[in-house]
Amino acid sequence: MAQKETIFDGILHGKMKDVEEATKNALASGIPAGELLNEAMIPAMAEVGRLFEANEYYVPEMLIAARAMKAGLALIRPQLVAEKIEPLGKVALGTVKGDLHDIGKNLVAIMVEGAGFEVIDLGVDVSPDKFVDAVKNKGAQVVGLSALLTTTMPSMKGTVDALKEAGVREQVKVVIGGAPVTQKYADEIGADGYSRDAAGAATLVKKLMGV
Ligand code: B1M
Repeated sequence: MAQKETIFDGILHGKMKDVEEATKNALASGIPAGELLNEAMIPAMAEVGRLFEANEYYVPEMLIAARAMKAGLALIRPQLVAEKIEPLGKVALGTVKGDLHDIGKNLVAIMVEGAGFEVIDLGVDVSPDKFVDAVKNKGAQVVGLSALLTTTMPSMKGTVDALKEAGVREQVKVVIGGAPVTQKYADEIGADGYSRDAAGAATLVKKLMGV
């Protein structure tokens, strides 16, 4: 399908306008948003990662690819989010301290929102204290932590520990994810759950909330 190829190539080469145009055309021709995400956008970012690892791409190429990906995501977002009137609960999401990667976290936000929850998006580089604040003062019943760097994973444990120290660990569920994260790591740090992808994160949140 030509549009999916254009989206894939557009993200790979950071051509934001091409991605926007092809995404609009694809949606208009009836291609489901999920198909564009799973068959063009996510594979393109995986290829960007491969090229970075092979020293063929550097940070500037990753940045423009991410910008193009975000432009495409913004267009498919309305279709990915189903309309829900009463939120099923409150979920605070953030990329942990020291980590600036937000594409995966944003996808998790879309899917969790789509599953009917209110999402408090704390952004990137989120300190353990901010997650604690979301539980204590904003009523978050679930906190979702994303990490893309092996060097920032310890901040997930730091967040679980901070929730314990603040005396709120028992009133909140902790869900973690991100490319280097595993179920084993989730068990080690005492998180309530791990998901390898955004759709799985939404299912997990529903399960933990008893929905
Ligand atoms: Co960075 N980067 N990056 N980067 N980057 C990676 C992560 C890397 C694997 C590339 C590589 O070497 N192959 C590598 C990490 C190596 C490691 O630690 N193991 C890396 C590096 C080294 C770095 C820098 C250190 C580079 C440098 O400066 N020398 C630097 C760090 C900056 C920082 O954070 N402090 C850096 C910077 C950047 C950019 C800013 C340029 C840009 C990010 C832009 C942005 O996000 N706004 C960037 C990008 C784009 C990437 C890659 C290419 C793509 C990440 C991405 O968006 N993937 C990435 C390579 C790769 O992942 N293959 C790479 C698409 C996204 C949909 O997938 O985020 O995995 P992902 O999310 C998935 C799942 O993981 C899961 O669901 C999502 C989809 O279903 N998931 C969750 C994510 N969070 C979840 C939470 C959950 C549940 C599931 O529950 C709460």
